[in-house]
Amino acid sequence: MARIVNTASAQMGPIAKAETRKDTVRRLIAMMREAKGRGAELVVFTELALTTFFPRWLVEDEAELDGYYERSMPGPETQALFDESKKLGVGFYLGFAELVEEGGRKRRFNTSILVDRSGAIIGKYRKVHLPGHAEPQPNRTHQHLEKRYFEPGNLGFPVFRGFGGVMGMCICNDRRWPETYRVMGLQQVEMIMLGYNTPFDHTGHADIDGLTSFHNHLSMQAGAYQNATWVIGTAKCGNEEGSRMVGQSVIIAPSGEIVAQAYTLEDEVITARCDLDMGKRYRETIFNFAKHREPESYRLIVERKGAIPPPEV
Ligand code: CDT
Repeated sequence: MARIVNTASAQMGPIAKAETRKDTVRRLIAMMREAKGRGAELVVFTELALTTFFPRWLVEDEAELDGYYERSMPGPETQALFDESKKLGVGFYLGFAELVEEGGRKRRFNTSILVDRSGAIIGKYRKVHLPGHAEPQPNRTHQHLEKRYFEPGNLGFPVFRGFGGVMGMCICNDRRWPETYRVMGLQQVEMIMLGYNTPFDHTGHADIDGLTSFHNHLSMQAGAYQNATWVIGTAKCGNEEGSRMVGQSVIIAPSGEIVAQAYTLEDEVITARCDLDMGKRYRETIFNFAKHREPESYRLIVERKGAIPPPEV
């Protein structure tokens, strides 16, 4: 019997700096209800879904900075989302800024969680690939201070049993790195969920930035195909406080094909009927790791130093 997960990607338009958590959670709940109405049992929200993308500013006041983070999940302002999840029987992926106190110091992570259909957290991931810089760059119109505001994730790329399959998570910049998908692919992942905030000017090089939309899909489609997994990518998009961000949220099949795509730069729900068994056909044929993948050969290539000449710099 096919293992179908009716899945929604809940793209989010801009969140203004002044918007309250309560207002934002209300938007998330409205999209969860719409997803339910369209038959979804799982909704993928975006990265840092509860606030504006605050790493674009230098925030020097610690209390102000702390205000962007969650100290508990669910917390007073997010409890309503968990209650709605339980009521509707709809699970969700949610990205948020996490603040924990350990050994007498504050630790900050760019985090996502996976919540099952009863409103219980069944998985947690902390972003490994933190882009941007730690110090403000004077020539930039918008900063990207993720390296200042977060530590690299310390949980690896775990997978979780849920929704009748093997589920994985990553966050935004992680999607550009083949290792992200591969580490989960080697654990037989069947669906990878991710949220992203991607400004159109993120490298500062016109030739690369002109390909922002292409690279957005290229990385996720390649990751899906090469690891025989569904990939659900959900954007925060539109013009957020003067920063233009790419949309194009997608649901991608293990074939690498896009089966649903957002067409606005606003709050928009897209859905697809995801058959988790679809990946099996790829794992049993072209990507049969046990049959065709030769880790021993990779080891030999790495060990035969000199076989590949070192780069000239
Ligand atoms: N949020 C995030 O990771 N965004 C990056 C672009 C910023 S790089 C300065 C991304 O890879 O989409």
